[in-house]
Amino acid sequence: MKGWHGKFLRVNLSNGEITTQSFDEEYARKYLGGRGFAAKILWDELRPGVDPLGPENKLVFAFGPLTGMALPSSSKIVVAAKSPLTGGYGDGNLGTKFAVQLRKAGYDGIIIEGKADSPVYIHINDNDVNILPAVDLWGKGYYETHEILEKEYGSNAGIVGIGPAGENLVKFAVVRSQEGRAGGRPGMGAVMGSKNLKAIVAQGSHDFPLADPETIKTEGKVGYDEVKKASAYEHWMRQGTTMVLAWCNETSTLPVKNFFYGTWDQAKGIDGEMLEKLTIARYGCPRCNMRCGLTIKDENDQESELDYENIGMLGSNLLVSNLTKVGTLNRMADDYGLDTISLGSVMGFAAECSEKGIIDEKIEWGDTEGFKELVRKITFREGIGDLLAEGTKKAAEKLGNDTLHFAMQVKGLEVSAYNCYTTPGMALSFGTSPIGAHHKDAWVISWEVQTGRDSYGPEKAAKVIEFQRIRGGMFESLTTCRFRWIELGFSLDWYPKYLEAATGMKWTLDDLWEIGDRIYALIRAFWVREFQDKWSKEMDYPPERWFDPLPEGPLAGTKLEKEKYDQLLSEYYKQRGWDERGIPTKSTLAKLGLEEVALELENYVTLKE
Ligand code: PTT
Ligand code: SF4
Repeated sequence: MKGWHGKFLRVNLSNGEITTQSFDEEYARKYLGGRGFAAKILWDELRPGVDPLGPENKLVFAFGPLTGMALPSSSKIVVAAKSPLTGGYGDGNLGTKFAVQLRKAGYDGIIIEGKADSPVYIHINDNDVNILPAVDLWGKGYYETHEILEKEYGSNAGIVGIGPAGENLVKFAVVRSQEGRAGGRPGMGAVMGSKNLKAIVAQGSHDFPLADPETIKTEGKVGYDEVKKASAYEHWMRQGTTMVLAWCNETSTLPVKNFFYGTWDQAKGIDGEMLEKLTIARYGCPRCNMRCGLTIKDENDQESELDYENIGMLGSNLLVSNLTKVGTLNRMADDYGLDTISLGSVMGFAAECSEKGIIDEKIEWGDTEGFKELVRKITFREGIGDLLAEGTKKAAEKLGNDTLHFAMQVKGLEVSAYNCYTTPGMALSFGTSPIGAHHKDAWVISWEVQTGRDSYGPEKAAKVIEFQRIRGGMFESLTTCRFRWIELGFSLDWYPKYLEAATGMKWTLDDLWEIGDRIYALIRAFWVREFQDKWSKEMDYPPERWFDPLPEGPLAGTKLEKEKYDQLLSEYYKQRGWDERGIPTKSTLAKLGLEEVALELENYVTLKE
C-alpha cells in the first residue's frame, strides 16, 4: 500500500504490552487518517459509558497520508479520546515535529490504553518502543519537561506531553508540544494524565510510503511558492490570526465580559497592531512557510505565543486590556497545559458569579493578579479552582441559580472567541460541531457577516455543512493545516493532486466530502450511543445568553430567535440525512457504508428508516 504504512502502534500501559495492528487499503480509503482513524478506533473499541478518566478509555494520536511530507503546512496530528469534559467524542489538532517523527518511525498513529502504576513516558525509535519512568518529570511545567526531553533525545526528536493541569485531571487540560503548540481542547491532556503518561517522544528513520515522490517534490514546491504570492501573505505574516480581533470588535462579535457585550472601547490595547509592535519572535509548525506563532515577552520577560483565541478569551472576555498581561496568563496556560479558550470562559463565568454574589470569592474584571491566582487554583484544584476545573457546564449545574444561562458552552465544551447574538449561522456551527462548541469545523461567521446575518434560511445550514466537510472532514483527516486555504486562498484542488501522488489512487473533492460526511455520521453515532435516552435536540442548542438582546453597541437589541434557530437546526438535520432528533437515519448510514454502525446503534436507540 502506498500513502500509508498500514500500521498503528498499540501501547498498553497497564500490562506493558506493545503491539502493532495493521489495516488495509479499504480501511484507509474509507477513513483517510487523523480524525477519520481516531473516530473509527474509538467507535470500535470503547464500550459505551466508560469512565473517560479510567483505564478503559483510549487515547489515540493519528494523522493522514499527507502528514510530514515536503508539502505545504503538512505536520498536523489529531489527538482524540472520549472527553472527560463533555462525555462525548473529543479531539484536537497540533502541528508538531512529533507528527513527522512518528510517521518516520513507521506508524499511522498510536493507540494508548490502560494506566501505568506510576508516572511514565513512552519513547519510540522506529520499532524499538519503551515505557520509561517519568517520576522526575511529574509535577513539572510543560516548558521544562520539553527542555529535559529535548536535551536527552536531541532537537530533532518529536515530543508531546502534559503540564500539571493534565496530571491533576483538569477537564480542559490540553496536550502540548514545541513552543506554543497545544491541542485537544476537550480534555485530551486530562486523559493522558489519567493514564499516568507525562510525555511521548518519537524518533524515526523510515522513508514515507509514497507512490510518486517526484510529483510530491515538484508540486509541493509550486504550492509553497504560490502562498508567498498571495495578496494577504504580507499582512498575515505580520499579524497572523490576531488580525481577527479588530474585525470582531467592528462587527459586534467580540467576546467581552463573559460574552455579555460584543464590542469594547479598549480593544486597541490587545489587537493585531499592538501584537505587531510587541512581537519578538515567530514560531510555527514544521513544513510551513507562513508560520503564524507570533510571540511577545510577557510581564516576567518570558516568551508567550499568541493567537486570536488566546487574546479574545484571556483579554476582552476578562476585560484585561494590556497585551503583555494577556501574555502572562497565556504563558501560564501553556506551561500548566490548560486550554486557553475554556480557561478564559470559566474565569469569565466565575467573575460574573462573583459580581452577582453567587459565589463568595472576590473575582474582579480586569484584575490580572486575581486571574493569575485563579489560573493556579484551577490547575492545582484548590478552593473554587476545584469546581472551575470541571468546566463551566458542570460548575453551573452545581451552583444552580440559573447560572447555566451564562455558562458559555455547548455540550460542555466552552465556546471559542466569537460572540453570536447576531450570527445564527455561526451559532449553528457551534451547536453542531462534533466536539462541542469549537469554531474549527465551520468558521462561517465571516461569510455570514458579508452575506446577511438576519437570515435563518437553508443556505446557512448548507454553508455550515460545506465548511464542516472541508475543515472538519478533509483537513482533519489529511491532516494538513487549513490556514493556507482559509487565509491565503490556496486552492482546495491541490489536495486531490497531492493525495494521488502520495497514494497512487485517484481522488476527487467529492470523495473527500463523502469521507467528511461519513466521519460526521460516525461521531454523531458515538455521541448518541453514549447519551442514549438522554440525547435530545437541545444538545445542539447554543448558550442561552445569545437568546437575550445584545445590550450595547451598533447592533444593540439584536438576539438569536429560539424558534427560528430550532427550524434552522431541523433544516441542517434534513440536509445531512439525520432525523428530527439529529440522529443519522438507517439509509444515511447505509449510503455512507456504515451499516454495521446502524446495527450497533439500534441496541441503544430506535433508528428511523
Ligand atoms: C485549538 C484552539 C485554538 S484554535 C487556539 S488559538 W486558533 C488556542 N490555542 C491554545 C494555545 O496556544 N495554548 C493553550 N494552552 N491552549 C490553546 N487553546 C486553543 O486551542 C494552531 C493553529 C490554529 S491557532 C488554528 S485556529 C488552526 N487550527 C487547525 C485545526 O484545528 N485543524 C487543522 N487541520 N489546521 C489548523 N490550523 C490552525 O492551527 P484544538 P497548533 Mg491547536 C498558545 O488544537 O484542540 O483544535 O484547539 O494546534 O499546532 O497549536 O496550531 O486562532
Ligand atoms: Fe502551523 Fe500556522 Fe503554519 Fe498552520 S499556518 S501550519 S498553524 S504555523
